[in-house]
Amino acid sequence: RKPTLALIGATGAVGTVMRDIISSREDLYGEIKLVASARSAGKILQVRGEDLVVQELTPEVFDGVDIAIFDVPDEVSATWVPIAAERGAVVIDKSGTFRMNPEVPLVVPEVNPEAVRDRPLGIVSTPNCTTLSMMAAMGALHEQYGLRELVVASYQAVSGAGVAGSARLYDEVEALAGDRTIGQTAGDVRKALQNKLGDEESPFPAPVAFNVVPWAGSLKDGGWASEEIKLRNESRKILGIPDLRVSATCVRVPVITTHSLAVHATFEREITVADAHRILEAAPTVVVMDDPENGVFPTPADVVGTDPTYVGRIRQALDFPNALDLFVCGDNLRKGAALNAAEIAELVAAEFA
Ligand code: 2RA
Repeated sequence: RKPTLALIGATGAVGTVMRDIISSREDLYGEIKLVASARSAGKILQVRGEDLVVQELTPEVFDGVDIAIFDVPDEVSATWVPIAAERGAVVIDKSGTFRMNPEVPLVVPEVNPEAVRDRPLGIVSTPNCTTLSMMAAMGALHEQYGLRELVVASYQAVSGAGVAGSARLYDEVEALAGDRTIGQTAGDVRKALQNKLGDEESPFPAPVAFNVVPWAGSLKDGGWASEEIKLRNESRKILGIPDLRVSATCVRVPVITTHSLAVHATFEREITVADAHRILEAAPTVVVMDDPENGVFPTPADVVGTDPTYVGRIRQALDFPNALDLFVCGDNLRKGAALNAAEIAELVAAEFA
């Protein structure tokens, strides 16, 4: 039979992409329920070309639901994921709440699809978008050359902070546009934004237009940002390398959607650029764009709205043995969020066939 699917958080930035992805991939589901907070309940949204009324998040909404995909804040998942699982749904959770729980698999279908079946709590987690942006590529390289270390700098899009993140960048750009003196004096961007936008709240701790902000997430021990810690812990769990050495600096940049990562990766064995090309070109969901002589490399503006992981600028590290440097781009709302969850749901749906 075809399983019943519920999308929780159907009205958010990821929820919107999720409806689009579910509508465009093979139709594996019977009924689909759209679920959101009381504030959004009653709205009419489309999925698979049908108008559906958004239902309020209540325990009863999970009755008869086989698969529930949650894209809601951590604290909402903490409360509601166990309720959905208790009522019999297999939950695919996008929040950070359960990712590091040893009884919850953390799945990237290209890397560890078998882990989806080992879910004693009925919960499967999907990784943070920053981790996901590189996982298909790093998983493929790891499989053949054995990954030992990752040193990563991220260039994260504002939609990682949800609809409010994108709205803020659009507002800031509009507020600053046309002033050709801006960005030349310390603090002038901040001042201009204060004048034009007043106390409008920003999800970012500094102006993001005409700027880069070396901060993403919340403060963790030792001055690390939560995004940096997630990248380390999640990479270890997905790749199954508990002692993988990882160090990351996460940076927000004035891009609406698509995260980019500069990755310095060290392997157990010598690996050449040609080896990396061969492996990545064979990986079904990876696209290699690597011809710098002709200006070919991935940029967020060129790949946004598409599904693959794009890799370019592949270089042999000059001073580090067995190491490559490369640049990766991935749409943080698609593979980074909705698509990975949809792919996990497809693995679970196959169990109903
Ligand atoms: C961000 N990775 O980009 C986060 C979203 N989960 O802010």
